[in-house]
Amino acid sequence: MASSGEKHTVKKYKGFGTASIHCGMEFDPHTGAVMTPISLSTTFAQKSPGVKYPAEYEYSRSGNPTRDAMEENLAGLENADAAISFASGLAATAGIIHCLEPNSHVIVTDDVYGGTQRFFRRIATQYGHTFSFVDFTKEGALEEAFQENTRLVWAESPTNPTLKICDIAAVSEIAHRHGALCCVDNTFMTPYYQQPLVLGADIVMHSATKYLNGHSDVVMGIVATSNPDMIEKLRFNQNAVGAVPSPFDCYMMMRGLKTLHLRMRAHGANAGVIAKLLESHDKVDRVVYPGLESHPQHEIAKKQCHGFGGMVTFFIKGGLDGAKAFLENLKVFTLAESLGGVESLAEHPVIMTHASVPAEHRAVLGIDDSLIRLSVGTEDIEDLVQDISNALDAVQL
Ligand code: P1T
Repeated sequence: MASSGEKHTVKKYKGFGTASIHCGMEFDPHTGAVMTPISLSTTFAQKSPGVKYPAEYEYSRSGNPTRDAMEENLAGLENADAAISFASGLAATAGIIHCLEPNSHVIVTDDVYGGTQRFFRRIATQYGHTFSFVDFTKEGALEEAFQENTRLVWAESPTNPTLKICDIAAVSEIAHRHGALCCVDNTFMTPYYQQPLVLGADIVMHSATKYLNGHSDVVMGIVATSNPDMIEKLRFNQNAVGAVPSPFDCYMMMRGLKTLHLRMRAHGANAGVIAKLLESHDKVDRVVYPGLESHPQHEIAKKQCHGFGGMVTFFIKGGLDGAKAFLENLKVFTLAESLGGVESLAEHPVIMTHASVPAEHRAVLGIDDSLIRLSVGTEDIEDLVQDISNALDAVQL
């Protein structure tokens, strides 16, 4: 696993950590302030109608200095020419779908986040788009799903919550061969562990609410791309629809990003220990973690990622009763939705994050009552191990 970013390629800087701290960050020329200020003004003075001051700002929905600095930082981290921010991950997803021509067909990883599925199935279809949900890990399945009007392949890797991994280079190549773009939801790995644009994808999308911010106090979405047509359309959409993040949230995001490399290393190290502990425990049926040799796509993960991330999924013995007993007895892990913060969280996808996915579809994906998802935080590993062990002890079989 890379510790100093030597395996990472980041525009402008050799090391990922240097990029997370410095990309887009310039001290304020007026005051010398080292940290980018929070620019709260909604409007900007003009010299004469239509003649702006050199910074070119006019209205904060259309452009904001704090947001610009944050977007430049994120573009650098994802090796993109531009990053365009939105008020949430789902707003970012909507922004990408808005760029498609009417009645487009999209091929989607079958196990995407429940809210993404809900948006595709219940909102985007109202505008004439159609979606095929496909298991990208199944040989030939993606190739077979293309239609004449397929314009986009939407991959989430690892998926939420079953942590399936697709070969991003191969998926991108297939998409391009069929004249479609490839978008990867990189929320779980972050650019620290996985850089989809370097692997061949055209667009990267993030729920920045998660690891990018890292402190569970901002809701935001990011799209990063070097495709000029997409940059133009996304920028237009950002202003025309107006689902923009606030300057305060952009400031918080930048603050979080400065420690992304440090946090991700700690998440990855802790998750690896927890995954092994669970795998050897007699109250656990099965563990899914990309870093375990037992993970079906472990070799792909080793090839395309710089590490294995902080998310661990496992199937507990005792069904729903077992899952409830475990979750009710955690003391350091908090039972809550979301993920990617420094604090450890545990959740039950069937009842919580994936309740909006139709039950028949959940059954096909293997999301059942015994599935528990852990977002392993950056606390001291001894405390996390103790907490998981105690909670497993409370499960009666
Ligand atoms: O919550 P929001 O910022 O709108 O992002 C949506 C989203 C998109 N993609 C992935 C992979 C996600 O995990 C999410 C949000 N997920 C949760 C809230 C969750 O607990 O899984």
